[in-house]
Amino acid sequence: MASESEFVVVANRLPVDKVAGPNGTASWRRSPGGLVSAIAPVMRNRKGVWLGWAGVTDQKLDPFTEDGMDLVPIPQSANEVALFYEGFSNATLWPLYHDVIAPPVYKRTYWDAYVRVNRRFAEAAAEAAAPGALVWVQDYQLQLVPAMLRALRPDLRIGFFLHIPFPPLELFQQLPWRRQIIEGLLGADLVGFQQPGAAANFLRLARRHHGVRVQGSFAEVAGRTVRAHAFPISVDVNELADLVSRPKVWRRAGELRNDLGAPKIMLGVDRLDYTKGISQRLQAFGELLRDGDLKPGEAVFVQIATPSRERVEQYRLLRDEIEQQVGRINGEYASIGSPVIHYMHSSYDRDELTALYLAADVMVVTPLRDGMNLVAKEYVATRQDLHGALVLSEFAGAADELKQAYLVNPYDIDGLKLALLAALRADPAQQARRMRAMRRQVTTHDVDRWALEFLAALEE
Ligand code: ADQ
Repeated sequence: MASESEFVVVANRLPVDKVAGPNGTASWRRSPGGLVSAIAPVMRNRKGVWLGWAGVTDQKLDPFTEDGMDLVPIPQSANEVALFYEGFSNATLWPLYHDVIAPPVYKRTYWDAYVRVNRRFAEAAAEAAAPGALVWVQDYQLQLVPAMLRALRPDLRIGFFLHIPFPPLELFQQLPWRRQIIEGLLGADLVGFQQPGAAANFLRLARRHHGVRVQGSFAEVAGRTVRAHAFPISVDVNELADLVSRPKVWRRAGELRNDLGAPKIMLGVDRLDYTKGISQRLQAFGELLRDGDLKPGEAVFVQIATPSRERVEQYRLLRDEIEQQVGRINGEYASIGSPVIHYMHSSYDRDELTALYLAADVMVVTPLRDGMNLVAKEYVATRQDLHGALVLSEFAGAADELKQAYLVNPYDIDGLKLALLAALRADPAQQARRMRAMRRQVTTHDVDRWALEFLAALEE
């Protein structure tokens, strides 16, 4: 399998997780998260190979095929996971790239591990790719791979896509290793971002710190041309349409409505992350109850928050904070058997998630900063019935496209309260008008189109 692939995806994680079964057996399950939902369909169509970490430390695993995809596990030690993944990726880059909502941690040991692991990925990609192959590197954990790979294999077409925001120069300059990161990215032929502003930030930095000549969306680097451009990611509209066509999913949505027992259901679905604005939306909901604008029993809030990155300090603090907040609001306004907030940690399968979307009257997506936010687009894609309203943060990339959502600044709690009420009280005709316009956008710009446009630009 290795060394002859015309199409190679390089991502920090493989698209599957190892799950332990009874009697010590192990199997693989598709892992949750935006990246996998987006790229799995493209991988299958192109018969590519996917390089990534399998989620188990200190084990060298052989390449294998799962779910129709050829997968090559890249090993990581427990120490590397702590320094490269939890450290540089998620305690340094993630907060720096998300408006420093949490303070980034700058540690040289984190950086050293980042370089080491990026090099391992680059070497594995160099080995897996056929002559002249297309290599598509994913996301902030692997920003050094394009230049490292180019040095090893100048024959390849190398694309890079950043799933998270790219910060303005004023913030990026904090990074002690800013020069190396920009040089790493400039190793690609095409650098893709979620929003045009991010591509502009990158080009501005390349010009300022690297003396690179920039014309429009092109940078000239050592006789090569690097293009930086926005390719807003989207969802698998066909998969979601298929889920919505299943009577079982509608039955489940009916059961959920029944069990929740309130006339109106508000829904939040997020990884438990400080960028997602979960606390802000719960505060707004709590204040609506406090002010009497909402009566307990009139609406319930269902918040699904899948724990993530639990060994990073900020995430532990956040979890405590949200749990206290839920407890406080329920303590104040719930009655026996009728909480006002239903707070769940589990990861749900696609059927159950779709049933939740179909049960929800108002989908609440309020990140303080988000590259795109697929949940907002998934909600729109499932509402073929044109019911339901989307409250969406201006600071999610998705707001560029979903202009008919109830757009909010999540830092403005009063504004958020007004938007929640407006969405709850909108008449069906108005809801349908907004939903129809948003659906037109999402159904004509699905994840296939995203991938095809990126790959066509890379092949140009
Ligand atoms: P994420 O930060 O993970 O993605 P998002 O875009 O919302 O955020 O994607 C989350 C995905 O996970 C969605 O497909 C959602 O359905 C799924 N999911 C969330 N909670 C779940 C649960 N409890 N059970 C099952 N599935 C769940 C990053 C960037 C985003 C960008 C994506 C893709 O931060 O800005 O949109 O990558 O580029």
